[in-house]
Amino acid sequence: MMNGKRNQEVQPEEKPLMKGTLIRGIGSFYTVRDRGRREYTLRCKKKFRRENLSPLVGDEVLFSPGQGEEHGWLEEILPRRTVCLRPPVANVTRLVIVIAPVPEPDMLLVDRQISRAFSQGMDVLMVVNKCDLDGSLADRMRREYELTGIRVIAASAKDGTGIEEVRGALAGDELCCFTGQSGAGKSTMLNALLDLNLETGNISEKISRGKNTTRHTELIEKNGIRVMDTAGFNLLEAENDLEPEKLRERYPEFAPYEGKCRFRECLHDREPGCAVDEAARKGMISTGRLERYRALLAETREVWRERYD
Ligand SMILES: Nc1nc2c(ncn2[C@@H]2O[C@H](COP(=O)(O)OP(=O)(O)OP(=O)(O)O)[C@@H](O)[C@H]2O)c(=O)[nH]1
Ligand SMILES: [Mg+2]
Ligand SMILES: [Zn+2]
Repeated sequence: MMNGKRNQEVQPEEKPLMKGTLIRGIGSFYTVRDRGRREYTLRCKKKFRRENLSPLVGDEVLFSPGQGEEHGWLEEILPRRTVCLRPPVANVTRLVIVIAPVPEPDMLLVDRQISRAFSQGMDVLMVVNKCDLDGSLADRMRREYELTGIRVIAASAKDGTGIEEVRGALAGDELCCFTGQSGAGKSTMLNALLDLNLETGNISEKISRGKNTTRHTELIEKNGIRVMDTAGFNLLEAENDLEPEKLRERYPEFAPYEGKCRFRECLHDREPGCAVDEAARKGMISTGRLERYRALLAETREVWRERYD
């Protein structure tokens, strides 16, 4: 042990940095939690702006804590396992897509999120909430996503259906992230799952849409579960660095047919002799998924063309 006098001579910047997880960011203030569950308020060092680096909820960071009431400094972001821009989160390993009969789900938006999650090796879970209103949506989703490896859980935050099952699916060594349209019931579901008090909002009667109640991402750690509540959104921009030929690789249900189309470079976009198209016509794979794949493919090609023309 060093003696007390020697310790006092150590300058703050020479102190070893602490390590923690970013659990919230509001304005230019970030909250980081260390392994002992202590929370620290931090601001970014100037180099973050210079290097165009934005800390994200879920980031593992190095920081120097502030003294007393003073905020500390976020010094470094450790390498990320995964990164999403919408919702803006890092290191998520299991994306939990929440949909409900109301507001009516936008399945193209859902498939966009799945495509991005799969491209990063994330695991995807679909929770069909509000089963108390209509139980048929979950059955439909099960059929549509059967061959994707995505587990579909029918649930109701209101009457408790499926809550235990969702809880089981979140447990383990995963960093989970709830995402989905505003009003689908993400915060209500998390309240039911983990006995929390997150703010929830009504669905607008007139337009059957959520009211964007959750404004900021929050990483919750409770009962061995690590999960983020995020703000709902209704729009996801096209990816601008995706090669059109790569999109099909994000569809696990196409895999058994790859290489079996008439043309070797077949993109499964109505080319003659397409094995994927035939499988859909025979009811072996979901036509809805294939149609939406084609919509995303058209968009991907458009973006790619604009980029290279
Ligand atoms: N009937 C029914 N209503 C539910 C259920 N779960 C949530 N709701 C209602 O749906 C509305 C929206 O719930 P929120 O939890 O705020 O939705 P959210 O997905 O967090 O929305 P944002 O934070 O805006 O993204 C509220 O009025 C909830 O009471 C459910 O299982 N059944
Ligand atoms: Mg919410
Ligand atoms: Zn094909």
